[in-house]
Amino acid sequence: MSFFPNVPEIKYEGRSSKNPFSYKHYNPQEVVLGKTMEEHLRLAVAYWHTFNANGTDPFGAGTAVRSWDSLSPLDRSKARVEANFELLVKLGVPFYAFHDADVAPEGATLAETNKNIDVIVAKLKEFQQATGKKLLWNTANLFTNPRYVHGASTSNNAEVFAYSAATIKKMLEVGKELGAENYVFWGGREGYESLLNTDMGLELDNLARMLHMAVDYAKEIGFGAQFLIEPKPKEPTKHQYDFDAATALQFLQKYGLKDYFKLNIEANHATLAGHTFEHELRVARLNGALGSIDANQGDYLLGWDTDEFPFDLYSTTLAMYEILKNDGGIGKGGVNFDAKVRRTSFEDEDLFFAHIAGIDAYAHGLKAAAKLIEERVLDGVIEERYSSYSSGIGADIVAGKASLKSLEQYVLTQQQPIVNRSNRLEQLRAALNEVIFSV
Ligand code: XLS
Ligand code: CA
Ligand code: CA
Repeated sequence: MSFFPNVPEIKYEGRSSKNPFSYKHYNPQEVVLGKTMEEHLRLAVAYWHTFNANGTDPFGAGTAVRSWDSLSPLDRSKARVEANFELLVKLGVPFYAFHDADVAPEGATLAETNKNIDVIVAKLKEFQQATGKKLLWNTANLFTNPRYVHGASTSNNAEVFAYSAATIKKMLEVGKELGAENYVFWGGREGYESLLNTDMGLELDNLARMLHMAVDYAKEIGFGAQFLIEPKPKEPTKHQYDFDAATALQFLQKYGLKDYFKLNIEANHATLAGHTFEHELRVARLNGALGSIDANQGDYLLGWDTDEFPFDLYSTTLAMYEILKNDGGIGKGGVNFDAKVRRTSFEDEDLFFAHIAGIDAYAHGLKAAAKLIEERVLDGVIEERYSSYSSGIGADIVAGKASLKSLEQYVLTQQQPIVNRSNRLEQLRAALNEVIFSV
């Protein structure tokens, strides 16, 4: 049976195609800078937005009606598995990602929940084998259930810490069973509402304790996935501990976790933190911690996590630029569309149009970023801009041969006043436009 009978397999047809069910830029086998687009992007569908979200917002009920809605909880979960693989196959997307709560109904007890998970995991495995699709990452939802009202690993209630640990344990086992390439830790409720009643030191120590337990257990069971921390500054919690890439890296460093984790950088979380997406990717990359990305886009006029499908070519170009510059590219990670259709786009076909738009925006960004690199559009400017460090006093500074005394001496012997040169930023922005429009 088909869940999307009106949708054909989506193929690359190029820019001139008028077929809305086609890729204009994503040509999986096209080689860009020595790798195929498929290898560069490692695209993934996010289960929660695509199969669970129905358009509910704080002021209104869901608008999307899916064919599985009327089924009983476990049958609904089974139907979603089938729909997931049909969508992956039709889109030609190799990976998917999920939380425990997305794929199986929660039971009255942990044992009951785990039993439901086992039923669905067996079905996911069967479909993975039949289709060749893979799990980019899985994770535990430690934020929806009311037990997490005060946090999970950072709850003031040790019973909740224990429950979270048991849930993570199960999801590590699931990750192993399904061959997940990564495992994500996102702490939506790991933070505080007010410092007045918060023992921040204990909460952070406990968060680190939990992550160390997870590292140890993964080793114990031989689960070799790459571990990822996903920074976000706020929402749902007012202040989240993994605020941004720099904060998360400082935490990992302090608690001796740096060698075991990389970062999953999400575009909308970057903008919520007051950064650009490329800033967060750059910080991660420079620290050897760029692990994976959650591809979406926020709305600069709205101060919350709108998780829109990405269409801003400037952002996808600069994001792909950071990924191409990263040692090993996206590595074991991927481009996961942690994005949902708008409440007004409630028909089943919209799930496909949304992914096509996002995938083409990333494919276009990849081509533009490759051209920026090949033509040294930015590298050339940067090299020239910092050229004062390749000879003379600049070379001494970089080589560690200078001191405050030697530099004072240098300045005192200079006859000419300091001359600075223009940045020519507007010229560079025009050059960027030309590259984006030309590919
Ligand atoms: C929410 C987060 C979440 C993580 C996985 O804002 O993006 O979906 O990616 O728990
Ligand atoms: Ca995310
Ligand atoms: Ca988000």
